[in-house]
Amino acid sequence: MKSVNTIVDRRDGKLVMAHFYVAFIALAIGGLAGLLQTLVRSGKFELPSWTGYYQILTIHGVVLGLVLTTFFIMGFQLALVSKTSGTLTAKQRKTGWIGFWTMTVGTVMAAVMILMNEASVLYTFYAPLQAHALFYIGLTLVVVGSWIDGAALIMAYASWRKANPGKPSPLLTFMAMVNTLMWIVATIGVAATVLFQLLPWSLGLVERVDVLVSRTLFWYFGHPLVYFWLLPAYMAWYAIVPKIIGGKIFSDSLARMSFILFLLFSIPVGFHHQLTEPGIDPAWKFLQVVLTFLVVIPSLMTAFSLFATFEMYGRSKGATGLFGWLKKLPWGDARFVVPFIGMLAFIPAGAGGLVNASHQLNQVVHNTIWVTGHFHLTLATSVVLTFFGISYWLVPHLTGRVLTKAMNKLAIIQGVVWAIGMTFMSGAMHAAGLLGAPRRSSFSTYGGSEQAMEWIPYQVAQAVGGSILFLGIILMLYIFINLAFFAPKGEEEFPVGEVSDAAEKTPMVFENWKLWIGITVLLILFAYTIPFIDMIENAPIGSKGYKFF
Ligand code: HAS
Ligand code: CU
Repeated sequence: MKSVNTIVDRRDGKLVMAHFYVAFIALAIGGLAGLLQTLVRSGKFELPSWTGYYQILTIHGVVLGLVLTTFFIMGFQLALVSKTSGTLTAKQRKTGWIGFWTMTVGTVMAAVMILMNEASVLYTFYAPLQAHALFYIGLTLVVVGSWIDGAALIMAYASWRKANPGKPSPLLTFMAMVNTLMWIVATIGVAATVLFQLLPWSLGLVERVDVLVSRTLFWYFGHPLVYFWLLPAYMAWYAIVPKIIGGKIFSDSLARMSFILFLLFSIPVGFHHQLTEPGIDPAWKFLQVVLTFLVVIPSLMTAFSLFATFEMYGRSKGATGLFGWLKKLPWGDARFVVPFIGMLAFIPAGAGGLVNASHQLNQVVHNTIWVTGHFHLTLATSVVLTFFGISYWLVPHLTGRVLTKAMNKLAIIQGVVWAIGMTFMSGAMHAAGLLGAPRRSSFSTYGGSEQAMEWIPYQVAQAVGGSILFLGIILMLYIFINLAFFAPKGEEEFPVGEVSDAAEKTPMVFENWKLWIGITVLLILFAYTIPFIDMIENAPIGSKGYKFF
């Protein structure tokens, strides 16, 4: 790590913090919406007449799943590149600001439409549910803005490469590049369905929409979307947590290899969200399920590498026995403990993913609240707790403040509160899902049916968990505001891991983008061309739009 700056330049810091402000405002709004939903679904609470369950659910999903994530990730990646590849140039920083404002304007447009109850179509905005055109335009601007932010990152990477010919780029910059490239390739799918299908249809230029094509384009994007969320957490797990605990990165090459595997295999797998969808030949579903199991491999590599880092560190401190190293980890440091809870959660979360991806088991869980349980462990625990863990040092680093002992303690409490709340909520969701409770639906006794009665105790447990989680959100917001505005002035470390001396030298082949993007495109063509032609050739007349709100 030759060109590591000691602190991120103030001007870059402002750009990053702008992204974080939007992300944490989103956390406040989306968290409140989530609390209300769990209360409604317990059957013990009714919303006021001027709003409804699906409007609140749309706010929750869009604001947390799309807005918080995209803003936090783009801000974090800009910080990583500025730290490890050098301060952004004026042009790069300006590009970042243009990206930020484009995303912000888009967010406000989409949010206004949801608040006006013109777009209660949930975060997946499935056709034939039809939203106001401004909702689609707003989301398009969020995506376009993220591309502009991505351009700033790519420019910064390119100038580093130019200044350092023949050298592998700094690990965290490399990782941010992979995620950005994956994001650009993936968002082409959602851009296509919005621009060519949903927008003309909601403007009334065409009457009908091909639902299968639009869902297929959505999931071409929707699955890599979840890895776009996950990879920044992996960046912290691979390359930042080792430094925090005082250890070393197990292997630079292994980390790069796993990121490249994500680039290759994240995209040609969208059909695992469409396993019950008629109109796709089972042979193609099978192929994409096989590819889904391939994309599990880099996560298993990550688990291996993390265990290796922890164990190597523990043994260097004299730990013995199979799990003795666990005792040597810094259990008093929120920067470690909070992401670690995220890692732990990812073990059952990933196992649930394997269940979902198995065609036969998917028939049991699809469209049940099990799936909601799955993504509250993956996204809303593993990823989000890691983002919180990052904020605990990155926010004070950027604002020239420090994480005090008191705040560190509160941050650990925050992580524990989250773990407890999520155990109740996600656990109950998984269980109720196996009993057939549907997702994306408000409270109903379904005419007093016996089966629906079985779900109610679990729905009450979800509300208990949801309330505890809301407390966790309040704690997080309190800590964020403290770190951004009130904590004592000082210098908080930006931890960047160093590679273990025993690791092999990193080969240059990882920087061969033509090769990796070439293979990515080939795999996408392989997995999608024929089924897509089938869909177009055998297209039904399409559906008119529905507005149930
Ligand atoms: Fe998923 C649905 C399959 C991962 C998010 N997923 C969703 C949806 C979301 C989502 C949001 O195949 C719902 C979309 C909607 O609205 O309809 N998912 C998978 C698979 C994985 C997976 C195979 N999902 C994620 C991640 C997400 C996410 C990550 C967000 C961040 N998912 C599915 C499928 C569906 C689905 C189907 C569709 C279901 C349906 O029918 O609708 C895999 O990537 C998971 C691999 C992970 C592992 C775990 C590795 C463990 C690690 C931790 C190590 C721990 C340590 C600490 C070191 C194999 C790295 C240890 C310390 C000790 C002391 C023990
Ligand atoms: Cu998926």
